[in-house]
Formats: sequence, C-alpha cells, structure tokens
Amino acid sequence: MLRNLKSFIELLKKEGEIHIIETEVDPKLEIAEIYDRVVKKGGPALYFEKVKGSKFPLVINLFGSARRMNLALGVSRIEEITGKLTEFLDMKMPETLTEKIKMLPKLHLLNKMTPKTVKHAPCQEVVDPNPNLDEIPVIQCWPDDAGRYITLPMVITKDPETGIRNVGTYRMQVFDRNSTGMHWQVHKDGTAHFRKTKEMGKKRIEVAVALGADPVTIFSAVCPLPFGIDEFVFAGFLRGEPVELVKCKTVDLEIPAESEFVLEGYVDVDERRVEGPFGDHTGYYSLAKEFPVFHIQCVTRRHNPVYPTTVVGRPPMEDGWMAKAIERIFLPLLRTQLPEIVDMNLPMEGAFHNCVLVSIKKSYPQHAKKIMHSIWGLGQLMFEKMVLVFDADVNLQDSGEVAWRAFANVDPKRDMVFTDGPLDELDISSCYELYGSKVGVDCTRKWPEEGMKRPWPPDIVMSDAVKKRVTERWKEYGFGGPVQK
Ligand SMILES: Cc1cc2nc3c(=O)[nH]c(=O)nc-3n(C[C@H](O)[C@H](O)[C@H](O)COP(=O)(O)O)c2cc1C
Ligand SMILES: [Mn+2]
Repeated sequence: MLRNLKSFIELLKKEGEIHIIETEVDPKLEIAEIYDRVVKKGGPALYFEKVKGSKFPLVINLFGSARRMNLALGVSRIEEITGKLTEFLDMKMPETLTEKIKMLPKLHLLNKMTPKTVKHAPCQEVVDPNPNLDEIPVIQCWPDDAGRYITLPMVITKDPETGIRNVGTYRMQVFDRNSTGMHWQVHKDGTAHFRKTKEMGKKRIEVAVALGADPVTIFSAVCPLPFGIDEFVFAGFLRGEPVELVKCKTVDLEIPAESEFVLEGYVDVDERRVEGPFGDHTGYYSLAKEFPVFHIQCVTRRHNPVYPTTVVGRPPMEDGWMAKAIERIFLPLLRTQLPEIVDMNLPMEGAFHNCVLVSIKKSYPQHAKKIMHSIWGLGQLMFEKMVLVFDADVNLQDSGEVAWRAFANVDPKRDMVFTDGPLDELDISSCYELYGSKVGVDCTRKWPEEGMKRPWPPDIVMSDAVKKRVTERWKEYGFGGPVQK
C-alpha cells in the first residue's frame, strides 16, 4: 500500500502518468491554465518543480482520470472495493457474547482500520511556530477569484461532545500569512462540529489541516460518510492498513504522520469574514459570502515537502474523477437501503448535486416516485436537484440511451414530481440560498396499473437469426475491414 504522497508520485512516474515541468511557472493563474488544458484531454498529473515565489514543488491532477483513481486506490477496478464496504458499515462494536463470536472473523478487519498513533512523524521534521503561508506555493485558480486558495486540504476537527474525529476537504482562501477562510458549508460535518462547539458555550474549535498524505487518505476526506464516522478509519479500511497518526504540536488533534505540511490552529465561533468569489466546480463563480476564519498558530512540515492542489471549474475536472470513484464505491451501500436500485450515474456535467440518474427494477406502481423521495432523504444525495429514474434495462452509462429514453418515455405532467428542499450551498439557480425546488422525472415505461391507457410499445430489436446471417455474410457485401456490429 502506498505510504505517502511521494510514493504515489513515484508510482505515477513508473506508470507514465505524471509530467514533470522544470521551468519556473507562476502560481497565479498559469498553473491553473496548464492543468485545465491537460485535465480536459485526460492527460497526466503535473509536477511543477519551480513555482515562482516558493521553494517547494507542487503537484496537481493526481486523481484526474479513471486510471489514476484506480492507481490511487490500489485496484484495477473500483468494484473490487465495493463488496467490502457493506461489511465495513455493518460493523458495530460487539456487546453480547454471541455478537462477539459472530464478529471474530471481522476483528482482524477492525484492527486493520483503526488508526495507529506514532511518536515521531515525517510531517513534523520541521516545526515553525512562526507560520507564514506565503512560503507554500498556494495558487490562484481563476481571474476573478478573491485570491489564493488551498484547494485540497484535509480539515480535521473533533466532535466537542463525543470526541469523534471528522476529516473534510473544504477550501481555504489565504487572507494573510497566518489566517485563511474556512469554507465548510452549512450541511457538512465540519460545520456540525463548529455549531456544537458554539452551542456548548465554547469560544474556539481547534482545527488541524493536513496537506498531502497517501492518496487513499487524501481521497477519504472527500467521501460523503455518515456523520460520526471517522474518515481516517475509513481510509484504513480502504487501504487495508491503518493510517498512522501523530499528535499535533499545539492542538489536541492527530494528523497523518506522512503528511507533507500541517497547519495547526483554531476557528473562533463568533468570527466571520467575507470569503470568495471563487471559480467553483459548478462551472460558475461562487459569490462572496461570510464564512468562519482559520487562525494558524503553528506550521509543521517535512524537510522537503511537496504541495498537492487541484483546480475546480467547468466540468470535467479532477474532482469529477474523485466523485466517479465515490459513485462506484457507494453504490452497494445505497443498495443495502434501496435494493431495487440497479445502477446510478452522477453525470460530471451535473456537478454531483444537480443531477442523478438511477435505474431500478420496477416492481409496483409509482415505484420510481418512491425512489426519488428516498434519494432526497439520503446523506449528501439530499442535494440532488434533478432525479431521473429509469428501468433496469437502460444503460445509464450511455448518455445517448439515457437522453433517448427520457425524451421518449416522459409525459411531463404525469411523470414529473416537483418538490422543495435543501440545495447544495453552491447552487446558482435558486432565488434563495441553501434551498429551492427539485424535480424527479419518472422515465420508466408506464404500466396499465399506473393508469396508462395504451399498450407500451416494445423496443425495436432485430431478430437474432437475421443478425447472425448478416454477420456471416459481411464480407460478401464488399465493406472490407472487420465485421461491423
Ligand atoms: C476539490 C474539492 C473541494 C471541495 N471544497 C469544498 C468546500 O470548500 N466546502 C465544502 O463544504 N465542501 C467542499 N468539498 C466537498 C466535501 O469535501 C465533501 O462534501 C465531503 O464529503 C465533506 O466531508 P464531511 O461529510 O465530513 O463534511 C470539496 C470537494 C473537493 C473534491
Ligand atoms: Mn464526515
């Protein structure tokens, strides 16, 4: 299993999946433009040796293709992970003897997942009690961005009540040498910890931000895990080996020992400051808005750290490939609650919260409508603005088939369900922030039991006998080349 960011970079080198740029490049917009051209064409990760104004190198587009996502997770197909996931989430601490006995075969798995605390860590080779963010090659992504943003952080907090850790990727706008914005959106777990801290009458919440680690640990911070599940435990599960953690120098939190940089500090529960605009993964600028402020009191790092980052913007971008991996990994989990679901597709163009396609084995009238409502009640799927439901035989990964079936099968007045609810904080369409309307579209074939007055026509499919004959005679028609199917 990959130990840290550098071992991932080595693997990418071996696999021809990283391009090294030796010449000096400007962190202001230039890196973003190079990356944008490369990621849009399915190109490699990019390693910038000389970033203007910083002595540290930068790496971007680490996860920006299906192949690199597989390399990051140590699999040849994401589906290799999925079976194990249900087992992971089923695992509760045993209480009775029978439960303990039943758990025995799983205990080794539990040991493998639980983070291990170490005393000495590479991420603390250098300790700087006088933090200066200007030393880190933080980039400006887009021309109208309010400034430079740390875009791939692991933001670590603890639930002030239970002590359970949360790790989330929330962007951070650099305000000055030792403070940044803390863009944890209102529905996210970091905000839940922040809110609880305030409700308990405390003034501050301690925060540690790790930059760079092994790729699975970085990825875990993006995963939409249920509240109360520690992303580092999940990373241990995905890795098949525990994440090694070390105590921070100035706050009561632990960080991945193999991180490149660590920022330690706090967020004051009463402080807010304007953050943004920021060119976001919706493909639009998110407008300026007040968010909490992260004060950094200590920076620790390796002797020779590499700064990992990404740029979001008009899809497809690197985060899209991370989300595609999430889609595959979490599908079986979705099926444990909704077994009728056959497949799902979060199209990259839908920025993951705007549109989801699901196919179901339809078993009773208005089954599709039940699925829409279920999705609107499930974890971060609650954000979905459009839910399109298809029959089991529709290939959701074929956008041509999806469009054809949707356009042909839907009687708009009958098949569309309009409702209201929470929207992702980044939604641009609603008249209001944080909520708006939603639509579910039943794209399945309609049954007589659903009031369909006319017979549903069959799909047009050529007979097998004729297909076989044409395949056999293909050469006789004078086309040349391989048989066209
Ligand atoms: C590159 C990238 C940047 C992100 N930036 C933010 C952000 O600024 N704020 C936010 O709330 N979520 C952001 N997200 C999404 C969260 O990381 C994601 O919703 C995650 O599940 C949150 O973790 P949590 O459930 O523990 O809160 C970002 C995701 C990626 C891949
Ligand atoms: Mn979480």
